[in-house]
Amino acid sequence: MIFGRSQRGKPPVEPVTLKILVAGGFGVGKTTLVGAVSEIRPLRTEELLTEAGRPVDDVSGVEEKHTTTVAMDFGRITLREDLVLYLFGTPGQERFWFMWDELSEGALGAVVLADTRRLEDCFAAVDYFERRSIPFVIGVNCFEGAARYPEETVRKALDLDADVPLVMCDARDRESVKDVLVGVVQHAMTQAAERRRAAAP
Ligand SMILES: Nc1nc2c(ncn2[C@@H]2O[C@H](COP(=O)(O)OP(=O)(O)O)[C@@H](O)[C@H]2O)c(=O)[nH]1
Ligand SMILES: [Mg+2]
Repeated sequence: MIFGRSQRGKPPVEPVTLKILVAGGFGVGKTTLVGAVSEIRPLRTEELLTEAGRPVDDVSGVEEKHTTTVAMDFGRITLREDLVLYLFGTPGQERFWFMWDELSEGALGAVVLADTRRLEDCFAAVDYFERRSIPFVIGVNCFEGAARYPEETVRKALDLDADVPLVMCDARDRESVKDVLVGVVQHAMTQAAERRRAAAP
């Protein structure tokens, strides 16, 4: 007896796994974001900020911050049964920039977290992804007490291309972070489709 394709039992789903980077300045909420959504205990390499690091690590505005991520944050989230994201938080401080090229290997896209009180802290990350054509989404982490700016103002200040999505978010909130991550996947897929179209004869 021969079964038609439509009658065949559904094969077990083997999820697609995608790698997403989480970047942005020091103290912007990267570790918080990964921790808020990860299904596995996030792997963190937090170190106490040492006195030696103090002149280098600018903690103004985040004075309550006593630890810093020296290597990276790592987490996992299942968006759908067939789609799993692995999150890699990039180290915020410039002296760890050498790790970015390794981390971005094979990444689908990135979230650049921004704090409107220190917007310039994410310029370097925006430059990095633009230069390498890695699709990214800006997540404006809305800290309480920080002034809220219209999206257009933030876009202008960051000199974003019109197609780069910008999402207001709360890095502590699972649903909010999920929206940002879905935004990255969708944006990356749109860009890939456009590139394919452009490359087609
Ligand atoms: N109020 C508020 N605090 C936040 C938010 N996100 C992060 N924080 C706090 O800001 C500090 C820096 O966050 P962290 O995730 O360590 O920043 P990272 O250096 O980018 O990894 C921590 O004390 C967090 O608890 C947020 O959305 N709102
Ligand atoms: Mg961190």
